[in-house]
Amino acid sequence: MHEAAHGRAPAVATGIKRVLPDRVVFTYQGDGDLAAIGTAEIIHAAMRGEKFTTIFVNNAVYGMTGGQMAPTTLIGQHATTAPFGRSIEHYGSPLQMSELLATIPGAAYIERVTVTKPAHIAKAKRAIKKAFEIQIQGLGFTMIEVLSTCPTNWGMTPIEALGWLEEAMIPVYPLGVFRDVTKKEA
Ligand SMILES: Cc1ncc(C[n+]2csc(CCOP(=O)(O)OP(=O)(O)O)c2C)c(N)n1
Ligand SMILES: [Mg+2]
Repeated sequence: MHEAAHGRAPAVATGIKRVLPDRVVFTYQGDGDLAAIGTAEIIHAAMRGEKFTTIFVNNAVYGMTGGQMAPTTLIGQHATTAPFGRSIEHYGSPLQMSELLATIPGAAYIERVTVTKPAHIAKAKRAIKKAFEIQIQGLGFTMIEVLSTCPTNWGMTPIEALGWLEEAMIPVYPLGVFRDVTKKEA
């Protein structure tokens, strides 16, 4: 296990996978990490077709640092740095990283899942397994985006947060497979 500077996990994973190509390598990145400070890193790792897997945990906020707005924050969602709610006029629209990365030829598998109920958790498990299998086949970059709650910074109970994720987040971040080169080749 290696720790990387915020946003730089793709660069560290690139080095590890290139030096140790027989290892299954994965990164774990939040949305502030992957969709803000590390946006260039992840786009170029996908473009290079780096053969590691990214687990992208999207909770629509900078959680660890206390709830600042992230590029993934929803329109109208309140954050410490968007106290009146995110507006398109001031902050732009939520950044859909799975859709974006799915346009890149070096990306082999991109799927968005969530973990709000057992059926979703089982699906998330299958998605991560599939990404690892595609990594082992050496087909390119793989990423599983996991929509996650952040009750503390959303100002909700854990149960309320599960409901908000399903009602507000999934319409903006639909679940599903956005790129699968194994299907295209078939
Ligand atoms: C280079 C660098 N810049 C800023 C920080 C401060 N920092 C730590 S965690 C974090 C944001 C985390 O947000 P996210 O990636 O969405 O993860 P979450 O906590 O929501 O899971 C920031 C800005 C840092 N640790 N290193
Ligand atoms: Mg986050």
